[in-house]
Amino acid sequence: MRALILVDIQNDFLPGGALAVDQGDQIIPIVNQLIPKFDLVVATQDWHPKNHESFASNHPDGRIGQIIDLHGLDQVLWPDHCIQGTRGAEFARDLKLTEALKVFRKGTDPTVDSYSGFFDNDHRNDTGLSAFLNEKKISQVFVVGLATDYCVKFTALDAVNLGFNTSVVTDAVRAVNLAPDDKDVALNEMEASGITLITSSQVGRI
Ligand code: VGL
Ligand code: ZN
Repeated sequence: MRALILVDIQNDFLPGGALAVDQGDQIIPIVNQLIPKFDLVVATQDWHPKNHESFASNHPDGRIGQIIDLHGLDQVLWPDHCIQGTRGAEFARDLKLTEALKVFRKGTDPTVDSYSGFFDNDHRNDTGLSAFLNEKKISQVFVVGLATDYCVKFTALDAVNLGFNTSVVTDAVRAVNLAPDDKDVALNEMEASGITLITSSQVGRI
C-alpha cells in the first residue's frame, strides 16, 4: 500500500508568509492532482509555541539564518513562523484536502526543532506517524511539500531509514535555499540514501 505525505504545506511557507519559500505556491496544483491517486494521505503541520527556541526573536542578538548550538544540536535561527492557532500555521487554502486527512503536528516542544514528520531533530520524540503508516500496512511513501532542504529532506530520510520504500516528487517540492545550492545538495543526499527522485507524471494510480 502507498501513502502520500504532505509536508508543511502551510501559509507561512508560501509567498507572503513569515518563512516564505520561493514559488512554494506552485506545488499546490500538482499536489491536488496527486491526492486522488492515493488511498491514504497524511499531512505534517509545523506547530510551534511562541517561545520556540528556533526563533531568532527568542534569543538576545539572534539573527535570522544564524546557526547556534541549541541544547547540543546545531540550530538555524528562523523568523517566527507557524505559531499554533495562527493563520500562518493553517494549511494552504487552495489545497484540496479530504475529511479523512490524518495530521501529525511537530515542533511543539520549545527546546528542540522538528524538521522530520517522524521524530524531532534529537530523535527523542516520535509523532506517531511511523506506527500509523505501519498500522495501515503502508510500505511505500511519496513525499511532497515544503521545504526540500529541511522538512521534506528529513521526513524522507527518516522514512527510508524506517524501511519504507521512499520517493520524493521533485516538481511538488520547493527549497528555502539559504545557500543557493542547498536544494541540489539536499536532493543528492536523499538520492544517495536510497530515496527515489521522481516527477509527478511518473506517479501512477497503482
Ligand atoms: C521548516 C524551517 C523551520 C520546513 C520548518 O517546513 O521545511 N523549515 N521550520
Ligand atoms: Zn518550523
